[in-house]
Amino acid sequence: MTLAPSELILNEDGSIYHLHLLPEHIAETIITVGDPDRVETVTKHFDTIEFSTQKREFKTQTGSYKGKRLSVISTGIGTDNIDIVLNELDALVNIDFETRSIKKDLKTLNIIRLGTSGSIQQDIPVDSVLISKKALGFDALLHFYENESHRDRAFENAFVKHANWSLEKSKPYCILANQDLFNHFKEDNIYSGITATNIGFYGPQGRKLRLNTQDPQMNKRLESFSYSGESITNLEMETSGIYGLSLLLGHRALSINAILANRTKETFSSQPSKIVEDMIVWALDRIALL
Ligand code: R1P
Repeated sequence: MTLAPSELILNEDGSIYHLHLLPEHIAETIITVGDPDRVETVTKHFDTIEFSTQKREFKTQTGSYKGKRLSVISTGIGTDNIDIVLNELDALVNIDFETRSIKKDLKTLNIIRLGTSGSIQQDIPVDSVLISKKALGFDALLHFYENESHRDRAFENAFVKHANWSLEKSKPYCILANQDLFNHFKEDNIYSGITATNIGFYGPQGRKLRLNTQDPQMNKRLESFSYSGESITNLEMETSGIYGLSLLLGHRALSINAILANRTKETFSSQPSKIVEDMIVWALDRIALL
C-alpha cells in the first residue's frame, strides 16, 4: 500500500512533517522530555552531539553517551503532542519514505520519558523518582485507535466504579509499561506505581484556582483506589499516550518522573532543577547499559 501525500506528510527536504527529521537523524533509543529546554539538560552530558534541530516545540538532538547512540526529543505538553511524536518516530524507522510503503522488517525503538509529575500518595515524597509500571489514561487518545487486545478492562471497570467516574469525560484506559525496561530500571531507592495521565494541568488534575471542578473529590478517589494490591501514585500529562501508542506500534516504553509536587500534602520541591538533573544523570547511566 502506498501512503498518500495527505497521510504521510513529508517536507520539501524529505523530512517528516512536524519533527522535521530524516530517518538517519534518530537513534534506536530515544529519550523524550516535555520541555524543549530540557533537551540540552540531557545532552550536555553526552560525549558528542552529531545532530540538532527544532520545529515548533519538537527539539531533537542525537549524539552518544558512554558510547551509546541516543536521541533526545522534546514533546511539549500533552497526549495530543504524543500522538504526533510517536507516529512520526515510528514512520522514521518503519516506513520507506521513497516508496511511501510500510517496511517488511519492522524496528523496535526504546522510548524513555524523563518527565516531572505530582504524587497523590502521602508516602511518595517530593524529590523522589518514580517509574511507571502502568498508565491509566484519562485522555481519549487511544480510543481513536484499534486497541482492544492491549487494555486491562477489568482494572478500568473497577476504577470507574470506585471513582464514580463520569463517562462524559472519557473512558479511562489502562496500559502496561514494557516490563523488560521496567525491570531494567527498577531499584530499591526508586519508587514505582501506576501513573494517571490527564488532559490538563488545573481542573483535570483536581486543581482549583477560580473554577469549580466537576468532582472536587477526584484526587481523593484516585488516592484511595487499589487493584490487586496496586495504587495510583502520581499524575502527569503524557505517559498513557506513550505507553498506549508504543504498545500498538511495537516499541518498548518506560516513563520515569521526578516527583516535584505532593498533592495530598500540598507541597512543592524547593530544588526542582537539581531533582530533575539528578534523575537525568541516574537514568543516562542505566540507558547506556541497554
Ligand atoms: C506540566 O507542567 C508538564 O510537566 C509534566 C506534565 O506531564 C506536563 O507535561 O511533565 P514534563 O515536565 O515532562 O513536561
